[in-house]
Amino acid sequence: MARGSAVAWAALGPLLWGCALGLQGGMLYPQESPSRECKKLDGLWSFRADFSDNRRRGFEEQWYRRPLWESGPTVDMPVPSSFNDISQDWRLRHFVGWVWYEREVILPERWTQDLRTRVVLRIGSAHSYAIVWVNGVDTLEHEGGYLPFEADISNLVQVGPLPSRLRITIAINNTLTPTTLPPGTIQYLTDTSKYPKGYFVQNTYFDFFNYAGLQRSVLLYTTPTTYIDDITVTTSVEQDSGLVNYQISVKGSNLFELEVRLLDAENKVVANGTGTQGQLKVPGASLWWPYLMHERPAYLYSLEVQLTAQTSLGPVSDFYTLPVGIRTVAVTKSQFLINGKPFYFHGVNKHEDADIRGKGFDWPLLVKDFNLLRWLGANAFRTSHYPYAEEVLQMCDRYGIVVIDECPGVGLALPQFFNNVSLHHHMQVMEEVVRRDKNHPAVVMWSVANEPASHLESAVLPACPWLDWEGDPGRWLASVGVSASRPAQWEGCPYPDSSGDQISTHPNCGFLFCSFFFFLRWSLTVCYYSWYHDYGHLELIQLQLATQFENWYKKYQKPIIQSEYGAETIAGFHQDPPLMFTEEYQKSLLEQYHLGLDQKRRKYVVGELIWNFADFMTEQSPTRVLGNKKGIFTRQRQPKSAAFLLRERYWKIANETRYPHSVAKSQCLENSPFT
Ligand code: GCB
Repeated sequence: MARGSAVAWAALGPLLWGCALGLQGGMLYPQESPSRECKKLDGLWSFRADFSDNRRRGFEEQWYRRPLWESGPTVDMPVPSSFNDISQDWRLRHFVGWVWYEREVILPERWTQDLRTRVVLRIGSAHSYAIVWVNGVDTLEHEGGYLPFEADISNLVQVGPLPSRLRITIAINNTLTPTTLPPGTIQYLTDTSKYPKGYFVQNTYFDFFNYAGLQRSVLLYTTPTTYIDDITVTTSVEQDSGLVNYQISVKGSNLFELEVRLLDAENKVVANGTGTQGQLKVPGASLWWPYLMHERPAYLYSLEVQLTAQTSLGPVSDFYTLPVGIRTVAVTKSQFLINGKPFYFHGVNKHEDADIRGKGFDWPLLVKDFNLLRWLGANAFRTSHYPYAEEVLQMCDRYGIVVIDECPGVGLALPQFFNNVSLHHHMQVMEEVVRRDKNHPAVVMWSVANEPASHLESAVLPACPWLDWEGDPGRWLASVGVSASRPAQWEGCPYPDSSGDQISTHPNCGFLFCSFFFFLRWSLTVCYYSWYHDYGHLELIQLQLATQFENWYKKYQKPIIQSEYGAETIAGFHQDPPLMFTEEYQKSLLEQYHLGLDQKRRKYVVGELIWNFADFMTEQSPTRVLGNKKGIFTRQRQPKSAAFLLRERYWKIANETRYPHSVAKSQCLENSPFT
C-alpha cells in the first residue's frame, strides 16, 4: 500500500483497499521461558490527536521522526485503554482520524548486544489501522482493530554500541470505511446554513461504541534467532486414550531438533515425541470438559516444546509451553456434542466494555466477569462482535467456559460493504482469528459475521468462500462431517424470517442462529419478541418463538441456538404489572422465552445466550439511554433482578445435563475455582 494514500485520511476508502498483508508466521502468545523474555509496555504513553482539518498534519510534519513533544503538546494516555473516555475534551470522545501514541523504552543490554537474540515488538491490538515506527523508522502496518500484530525489530536495536533507548511511535486511525471490518461511512454535511465547512460524521451500522486506541497491551519480547514460530494442536479421543496431534513451525535455520513433552496438571510427563509433527497418545486421558458438565472441568495438559538449533553464531535453544485441552466437538442433526455428550449452551453474549477504559483490557474487570459467569452458572459466551483479548480466551480454557469466537464482521448493512476488497479483508481477518485462537480448547465455533444484510444480492460474497476455506487446522473435522472443522456460524445468514425462508443451505453452516438486527428501515421480522415489535405484548413470545423454531427445523434439520434475546432495562426502574424498560419487564420477558425454549430444548434447540451480559456503551441516539441497557448486569457489573432469574435457570439446566450426573453446587465459593 502506498504511504501516499495512507496519509490521505480524507480518502479513506482507497486507504485500506488492496491492503492484503498476508499472514507471515505464527502468532504465539508471548511468554517467558528459559529462552524468552518479555517486557510489557503498559502504562502511560504520550498522546496527541491530529485535529488538523485533513488529519494529515502528523504525516506532513513527520511527527514520528522526533520525540512527539517536540512537534506540539502531548497528553498522558494509559495503555491499554480506549482513548475516548479518558479526557475531559469532548472532541476526543468523538474523534475520527489519526491519533499518535509514543513511548520510550530502555532495553536490557543483552537484547541489543547478543546477536543470537531476536527482539520482537508486539501490539495486542490497535483499532483500527496502525502504522508503527521504531526510532523514526517505518516498521509495521496493520489493518483491523481486534487482533495482534508484530515485527522483528532486532536490526533496529542491534546497531552498534549500546543504543539501548528505543522510541516507539504508533499512529492509529479509527475511521471506518466500506472496506474495513466493521465497515462504516464518512458523511460530509454540506448545507452551510446548518454545518460549518468541511463538517463530517462517521456513520456506523452496529450497536456498540467505536472505541479506539491501544486497547490491549504492547510489549517487547525476545526469542533466539532460530525459534519456535508456531504450534498447531488438534486433539481426538480413541476409546479412553487422548490423541494430541501437533505441528510445529521453526524459523531461522533448517538445522534443528525438536523435542516435545506432554505434561499433566501435576507436571508428570505423560507422552513425548520429536520432530515438527507427530501424535502423542495419552492412555486414560483426562478430557477438557466445560464448566458444570463434569466433576473436573477444564483439564489442561502442557505441551512443552524444546528446540535446539545450530546457527552461524553457535547453538541456541528455544522453549515454549502451550496449554492443551483434549476434547472433541461434533454436531448431529439435533445435538451439539462435546466429548460425545450433548452440550447445551447456557450463557451470554458479551462486549469488551466498561466505564472510563472503554474497550481497554483490564484484569480486575476480567476476573470480576468470570466470577459473575460462574455465579450465574453460565457455561458459554459469544465474543460478540469481534475477537476478544487473548487473556480472555486463556481464562475460558482454564474455567471451562465454551466460546463462540466472532470476527468483527458486524454492521455489514449496505450494498457497498460487499465487494471483492471487503471479501478479501474479511477472509484475511478470519485467517488471523484462526491463527491466533486455533489452540484454545474453549473455542468450539467460529462466527464469521453478525447479521449481514444477506438479503442483498451481493451479500453472498463474504460468506460462502470463507466457508469453503480450509485454513482451519482440522481439529474437529471428522465428527462434524463437513469440510470445515468447526461449524462456522453465519449468524442470521441470510436474514431468515420466521417462516424459515432464505436461510443459507450451505453445508458448512452447521448452525442456525436466530437473532436479527432491529434496524426498522429493513422492516424485517425480528425475534427480539415483544421488544422491537409487539411492544409490551409478552403473551405473544411463546407462540412466535415456537413458530420460528418449528419452521426452521422443519426446513433445515439442524440444531438451533437462540443466540440473542433480551430487553432494554434501566436498573432501578420498577413497575408491576411490568412495563418496558423496567426490571419486571426484563424478568417477565425472559420467563416467557424460557418457557418457549424449554419446549424445544430436549429436541433440537441446543443453546440460549442472553443479550447481554452487561450494559454497554453505544453511539448516542434516541433509542439508547447512555448505551444499550439489555444487560442482566449494569455496566458496573451489579445485578438487575433478571440476573437472579437467569442464575436459577442456568444452575437448574446444569443439574439436568451434568455428566456424569450429579448435583451442581449453586455457589461458586468453594475451595476449587471450578465448582
Ligand atoms: C442485535 C445485535 C446486537 C444489538 C442487539 C440489540 O441483534 O446483534 O449488536 O446490540 O441486537 O440490543 O438490539
